[in-house]
Amino acid sequence: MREYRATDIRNVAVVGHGGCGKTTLVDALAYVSGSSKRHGSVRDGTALTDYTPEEIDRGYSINLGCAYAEWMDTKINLIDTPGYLDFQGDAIAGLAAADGALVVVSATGGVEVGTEKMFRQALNREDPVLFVVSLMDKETADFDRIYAQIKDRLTSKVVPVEIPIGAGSQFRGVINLFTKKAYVYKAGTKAGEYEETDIPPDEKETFDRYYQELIEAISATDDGLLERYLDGAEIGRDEAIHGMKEAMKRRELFPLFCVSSELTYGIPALLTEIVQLMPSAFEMEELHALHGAVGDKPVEIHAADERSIAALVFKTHSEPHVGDVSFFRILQGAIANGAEVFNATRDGVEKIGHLSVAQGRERTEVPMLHAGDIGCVAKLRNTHTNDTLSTRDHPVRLSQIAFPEQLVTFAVHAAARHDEEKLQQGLHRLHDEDPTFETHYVAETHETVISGLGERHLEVSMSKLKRKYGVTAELTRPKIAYRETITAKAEGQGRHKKQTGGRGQFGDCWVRFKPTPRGGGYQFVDDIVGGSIPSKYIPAVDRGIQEAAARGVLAGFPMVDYTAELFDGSYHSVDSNEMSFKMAGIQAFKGVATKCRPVLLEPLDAVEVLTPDEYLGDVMGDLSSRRGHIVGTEAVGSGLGTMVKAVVPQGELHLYATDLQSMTHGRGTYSRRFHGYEQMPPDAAQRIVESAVRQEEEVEV
Ligand SMILES: Nc1nc2c(ncn2[C@@H]2O[C@H](COP(=O)(O)OP(=O)(O)OP(=O)(O)O)[C@@H](O)[C@H]2O)c(=O)[nH]1
Ligand SMILES: [Mg+2]
Repeated sequence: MREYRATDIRNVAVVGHGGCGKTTLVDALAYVSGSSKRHGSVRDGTALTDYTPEEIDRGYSINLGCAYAEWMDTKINLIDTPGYLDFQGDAIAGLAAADGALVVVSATGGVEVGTEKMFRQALNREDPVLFVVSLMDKETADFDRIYAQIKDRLTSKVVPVEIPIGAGSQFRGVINLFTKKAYVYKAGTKAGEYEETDIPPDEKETFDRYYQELIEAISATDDGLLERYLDGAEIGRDEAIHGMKEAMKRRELFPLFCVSSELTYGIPALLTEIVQLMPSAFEMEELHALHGAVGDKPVEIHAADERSIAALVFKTHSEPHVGDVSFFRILQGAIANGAEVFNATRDGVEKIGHLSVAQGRERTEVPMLHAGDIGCVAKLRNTHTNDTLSTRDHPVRLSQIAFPEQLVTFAVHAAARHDEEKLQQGLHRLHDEDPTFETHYVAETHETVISGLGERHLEVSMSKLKRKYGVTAELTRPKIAYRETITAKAEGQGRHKKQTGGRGQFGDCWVRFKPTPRGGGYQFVDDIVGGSIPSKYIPAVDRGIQEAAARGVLAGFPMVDYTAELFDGSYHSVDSNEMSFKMAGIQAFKGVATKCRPVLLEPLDAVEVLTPDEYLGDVMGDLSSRRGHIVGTEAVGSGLGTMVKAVVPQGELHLYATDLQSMTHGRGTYSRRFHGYEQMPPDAAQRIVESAVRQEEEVEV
């Protein structure tokens, strides 16, 4: 492969709703350009960027995939991203690595939740966006309807640059409004062969209408053009393309194209338009003035070869026998094969052995990659997603990709007991590869939990765990860390006496328990006067109380927020020892705590739900049925809906993400933070106590 410099590189993330045809499109673009030798298909499991066993089995993308198409002396780096929101971490990473987005909209499905989310992500990044209507050969394909939907639901600034000739089984090609030519594709050929013709007479009227619209839209974004347009001057092709490109950079226009990736109709035209309209890696640098940081000092980053290296690792893919492959975007400087780089994020040196570019699964070694390009390298020692590679002389840290927060949590156990250690290792490896997958041990419930963006995300993660690390895991509903506390004062005795053969055991204490405010924890007060218990045994009483308190008195949960005052007792000069007083403390706890009207405390989360207004009633009703307490609602504006703030018991929130999705047709989002503990209502508490008792009985049986 020849070497490409920033001005000859386009970095494009292909995003959109699940199943809209992104992977098929990327495959077609790489194939038609000649850069990929085979026309793959998602259905056969041969698509260029869906190559992991998990993706092939399921027929959808899970990981972002890198490919490229060399076209018109330009290298188009294509990042195929997953459409399902469970895997949106990789879509966000893909956008971060690119300079522009190609938002794919299915000609049958139209604008869906994923389309909207990804379009907004791209806008937030200030990326230029090019829309592509895909699946034009499908029976119910309707270009005009999709165009109207985009205009209505996403942006009024969308304008077609290409219009289809026919649709469904009659889809034959496209008319390009810039060139004013028709491109009629040859049926049965698979590499985008076409015939360039004049506009067919039947299409003339449609062409005129769309052409008028395009030229008006472009002129409206530029005063000079507008003046000439209003004077009746002809706006030339190059002028129109230039005007469109500049307007795209300012996000004042979004061009619309149409293709059938499966038939490769419209693919060559799209390649050309990506080269012509998408800003080069060099141009984008002016827009995305990315700042790195040496310590706290901001530095400017430019896509120039002669400057020192700054590259962001946006994806780590790990496979058994291959190790970790790190994908990076070079934002500044050039990287030579074999170079030594510095990971400022982790303060370590790495050697770039086998510098490569990826075409799907295949990696080709290259001698050098220039500023603005995307590459990959295997087997770095300690480099992870979101790290910056630079040099020791000019260490920089680029701003990191903001991955979405976890929404769904399960407890995880190894199916085979002896796999427990392997499970832990595997889970941590999964996290290294996927920042949206988290795992940690919860001491209070004695469980390892995993969290991710949805049930599908965790299910796929467990398949990876099995395939890559050989561990079968079982997921269960995570235990809730209930606690117990007391609501009344009481006092009583704890007495331990045993006479066995020789020396006996004797400890005797009197304690008083009092509730303290929420969050007060546990306090021990020594009120012994006159040496009724020798001071050396007093800590043993405290330990005994704490040991017993860890298992509570109602349902086995730790007792918190109370004071224990030790105010009297007695001892025996021969038989007393620390163990006896600890036992006395345990007895005292059990006797007294039960008299203090113990109750269950439950953990609550502060939840913020953002929902379109049409589902607001359902969302609020549902939160109430989860015993949630609505704190307030707030209109978010710009048509994004309403933010509902509520405090909801954790025990009622399991799989809330899934329920919210179905309630709002995927459009609602939420976040949660631990809020605190509160006393549980008696009927709910009763159910927890009963199930704890049942479990206890099962264990005994
Ligand atoms: N008829 C027809 N089918 C297509 C076309 N493009 C894609 N498909 C089919 O549509 C389905 C989804 O295509 P994908 O390319 O996997 O869609 P995707 O957007 O990558 O899906 P996710 O990765 O799940 O987001 C597959 O069965 C494809 O074979 C097309 O141009 N014509
Ligand atoms: Mg895909």
